[in-house]
Amino acid sequence: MFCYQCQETARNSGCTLAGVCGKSAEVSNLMDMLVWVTKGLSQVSTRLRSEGKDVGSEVNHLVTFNLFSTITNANFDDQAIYTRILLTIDMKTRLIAQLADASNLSEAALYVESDRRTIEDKARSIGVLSEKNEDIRSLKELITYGLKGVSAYSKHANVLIKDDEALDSFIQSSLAALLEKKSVDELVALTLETGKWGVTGMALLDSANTGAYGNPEITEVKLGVGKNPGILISGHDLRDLKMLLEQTQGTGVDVYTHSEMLPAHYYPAFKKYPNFVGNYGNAWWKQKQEFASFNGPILMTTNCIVAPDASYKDRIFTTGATGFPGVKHIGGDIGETKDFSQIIEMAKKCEAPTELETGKLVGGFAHNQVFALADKVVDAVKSGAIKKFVVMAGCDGRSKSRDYYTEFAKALPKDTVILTAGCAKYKYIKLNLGDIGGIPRVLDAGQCNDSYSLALIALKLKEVFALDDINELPIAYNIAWYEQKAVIVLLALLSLGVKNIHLGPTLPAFLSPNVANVLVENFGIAGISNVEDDISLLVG
Ligand code: SF4
Ligand code: SF3
Repeated sequence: MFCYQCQETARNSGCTLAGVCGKSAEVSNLMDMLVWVTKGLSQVSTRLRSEGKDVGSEVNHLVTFNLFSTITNANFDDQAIYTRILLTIDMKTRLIAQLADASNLSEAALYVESDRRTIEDKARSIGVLSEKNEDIRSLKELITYGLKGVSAYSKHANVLIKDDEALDSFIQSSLAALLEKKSVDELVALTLETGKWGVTGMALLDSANTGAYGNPEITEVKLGVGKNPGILISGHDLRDLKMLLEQTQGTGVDVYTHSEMLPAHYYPAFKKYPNFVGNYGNAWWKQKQEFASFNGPILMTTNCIVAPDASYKDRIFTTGATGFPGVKHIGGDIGETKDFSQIIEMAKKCEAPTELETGKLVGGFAHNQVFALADKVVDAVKSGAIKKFVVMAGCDGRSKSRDYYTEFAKALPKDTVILTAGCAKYKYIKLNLGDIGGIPRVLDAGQCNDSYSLALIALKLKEVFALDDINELPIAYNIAWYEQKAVIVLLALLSLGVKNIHLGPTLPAFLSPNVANVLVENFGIAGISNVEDDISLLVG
């Protein structure tokens, strides 16, 4: 195996024996294979489109679901990945039969083996390192990870019956392009285009979420626990949450959010459920202790899953693109209602959660809410009460070096406001950093995909202040990354023209020195150093 797609990759170089995340070599190789046959399928679907034929949403959903399954900490289940490889090969075969011109298809498009051992053998020759030129490899992987990120967002929109054929068509034509010989310049151009479609994907999900559940609004979220047994729901899938809330009404079971599900509390549609109690715990990487002390069942709707301890393995459930061997999986396709009754029945027999903390946090500052406060915000900037905004969106992770973000938030001058989204927020959202004339100093827009809101807010401020360039705004960017959704968020910001983004705690291992240089020279991308120097650099 060789995998270097996330920030925690071994020695910041690559996982080769097993993943730091817990992914086995076997699963890693099968995932390489799944990505490869998905590229093959995409070559066929792209050619079908060029022949003027309809590809259909089944293909689109298969592609995005496949890529989503290979995101860090989403699916550790070898059998589930193998099954998806077979499904993809089957779909490819059906589509090839519809082609008028099936000549010159790639090996990935024509591959039809179904024997698992044969597939595993083949996987060893088509992985990341099969591309020998390190710059081409770097760019192709950067694009692949961006496509994984936007596929995850697209899939969440799809379950809310929102599709964008143009986005799916781009995802597939790009995957197909990655099978071809390309120059560095061509791949740099495709990287930027991927970012542009990243904005489209995040906008699609934003309209799907707000269309279904209303616009997020300022909300106090409870951090303590009640006396009823509870179900803890994690991940990004709001439709799963909606179904769970519906099915738990009148059962005496409360529902709590974990990690990336916290922002669900900000949506008006979920406030009407009396058993939607609050948020329990912190970011994904603390789940071992927090799931143990929660005492009740846990539903993982997306990444990030950590290998469960025996103490709670029998009460954790996966759904959607997630999976873990030996962990129960709840099925249900787009348009179907999932049956969570076994989770609810289990919860009834469990003790109430053990309290971790008390109090509350405040969030809900997505674009609509911030626009409603625009006058107040603009006045505060004009009067000098707010000197600078610092975007600190992204991910949290295990590494001790991420304490930097807590210290950075604490050390920021009192006339600065943090704009955040994603699970990076757990490093500082509970610090009580105060407010500026009633505007909290930490404004949480929501999940990582709600970084889209942060971009809209920046564009709105640019308009209000009549600036020509988004980079003239008093906004600095200090982003923490972990997995591939952060990659698409980064590419999306670059495509919007944002410069001088600081990325940490380390720069991605998949950026070769030359590719990193392209990003430094054209976009001013930089790493982080220490709190004191970075404060003076970013807000000094
Ligand atoms: Fe390693 Fe990250 Fe890949 Fe897991 S996802 S195998 S930790 S690089
Ligand atoms: Fe990612 Fe696990 Fe935090 Fe959506 S999902 S942000 S790391």
